[in-house]
Amino acid sequence: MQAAADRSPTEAETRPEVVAFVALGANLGDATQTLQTALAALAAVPGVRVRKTSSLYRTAPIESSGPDYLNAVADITTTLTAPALLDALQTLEQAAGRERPYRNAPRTLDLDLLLYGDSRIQSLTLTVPHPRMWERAFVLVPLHEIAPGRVSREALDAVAGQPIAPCQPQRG
Ligand code: PH2
Ligand code: MG
Ligand code: MG
Repeated sequence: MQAAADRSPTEAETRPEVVAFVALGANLGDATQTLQTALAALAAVPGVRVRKTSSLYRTAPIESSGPDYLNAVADITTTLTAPALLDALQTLEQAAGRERPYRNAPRTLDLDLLLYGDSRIQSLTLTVPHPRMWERAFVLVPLHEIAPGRVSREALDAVAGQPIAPCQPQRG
């Protein structure tokens, strides 16, 4: 692309920035590597800025199967519309080799749009806020870590029975 000074701004560049939260999950392959690669790829999407990422958490599968998941949440700002952001997330899932043999199948990478500003969206392809986020410790615990004002103590208490543990950083 031409340098920004030499061309008209693209639509993504002229829209206002919106704060959004994205949940990351993986339980197939090298999940740590996949999540780290996905966070770097998300930060490289034009119109997306990653402001903060939670720790990685090891979580037992909920209504799913296979090995434990690794989960995290990212706080981003974006000038993309919600459907364009969803598109970008699905492109990153594809790049990680995501297959969808059945609902909630184990997966190499899942990227879910949790919140997009204060928007409430209900379309055939996208529901925001994410309809099941308040039922899931693997979303609420990392979200609370990076945005404590967004998750009440009552909401955390409601999912307290679900196994979740922060991952120790790898040494040396
Ligand atoms: N994602 C699901 C279903 N179940 N369980 C855990 N622990 N982590 C997930 O990311 C997850 C899940 C559907 O997206
Ligand atoms: Mg999901
Ligand atoms: Mg998903």
